[in-house]
Amino acid sequence: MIAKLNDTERNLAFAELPQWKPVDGRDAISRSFRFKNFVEAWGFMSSVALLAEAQDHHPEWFNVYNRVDILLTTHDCKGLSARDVKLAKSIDQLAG
Ligand code: H2B
Repeated sequence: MIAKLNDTERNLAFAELPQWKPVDGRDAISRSFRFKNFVEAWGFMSSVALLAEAQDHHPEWFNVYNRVDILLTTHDCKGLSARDVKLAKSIDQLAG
């Protein structure tokens, strides 16, 4: 069973992921992305989908036109875990 991050791990995670913000009312992080148009947003989502499958860790997300909002949390431990940090870092690398 995956564990929630402890305080030290959280501080490190937020330092390493400056573009991800804590979510109000949930133990989760989120980041919003903008693209030139819908096709670019969808292409990004396809790449994230492949990452998610490879890591067996899946985002909660929302798309409208060129905007993609991603929320990461771990359902198995009902909070933030190392899996969220790993996926967030991979997504950051994709997004540049
Ligand atoms: N994604 C997320 N975000 N949280 C999980 O707890 C989770 C997941 N669990 N993807 C995985 C799949 C689990 O259900 C499978 C069986 O490994």
